[in-house]
Amino acid sequence: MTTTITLWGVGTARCLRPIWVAEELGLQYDLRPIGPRTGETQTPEFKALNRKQKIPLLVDGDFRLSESVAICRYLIDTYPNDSIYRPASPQERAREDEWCCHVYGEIDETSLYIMRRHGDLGHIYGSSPEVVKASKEYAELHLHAVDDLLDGRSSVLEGGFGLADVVLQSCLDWAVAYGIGLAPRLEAYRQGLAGRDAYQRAVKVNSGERRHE
Ligand SMILES: N[C@@H](CCC(=O)N[C@@H](CS)C(=O)NCC(=O)O)C(=O)O
Repeated sequence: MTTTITLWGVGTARCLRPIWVAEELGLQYDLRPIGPRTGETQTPEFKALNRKQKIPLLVDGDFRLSESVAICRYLIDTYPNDSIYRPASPQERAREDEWCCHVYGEIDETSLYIMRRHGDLGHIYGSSPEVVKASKEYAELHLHAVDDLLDGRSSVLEGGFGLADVVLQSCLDWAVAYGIGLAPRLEAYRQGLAGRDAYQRAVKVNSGERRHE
């Protein structure tokens, strides 16, 4: 089947998000499985598509979009189906934004990615065990807040599985991979989402294990 959608990028928590959403929505998409730190984001072809030289990137016809959360929202709004909750009112949309901004801002960008920059990528950004340790503690602080706010629910918002869950789950997996222990209720939430077929397909596509068709 022909598709207008191309997703660029695999191999990271950020790349998993749009792949997972595309799988949930049952979309046909071409995948360009370029990886981080491979030089593939620095080619003239990719730079012409994304001046930021970052993955993930979406191309849909003549529309191009970077930023994992923005790409997910675009897909959910453009190709809606019942498998992903869509906020219906300004308040519901604001609540979803509140969760996405908190998890992305405090846990992804301010904690886990800082751990990556000054840990695994220390040869590029400067190695700092002290910064890694402080960032890990900061991640734990906000994961405790998330656990309290989630209060044992199986989806972030009452309306059901949605964008905020995609952002949160990708960060929980990332946190676990970095040796951060999750509170029992948060781990149960993570395991619940891990049972979704689309999530399992996406994880395999993102890891390069499953050939994307
Ligand atoms: N805020 C961006 C972050 C994107 C980002 O930093 N991507 C990294 C990989 S996770 C990247 O492309 N780095 C450049 C490279 O690895 O060549 C998003 O959420 O999409």
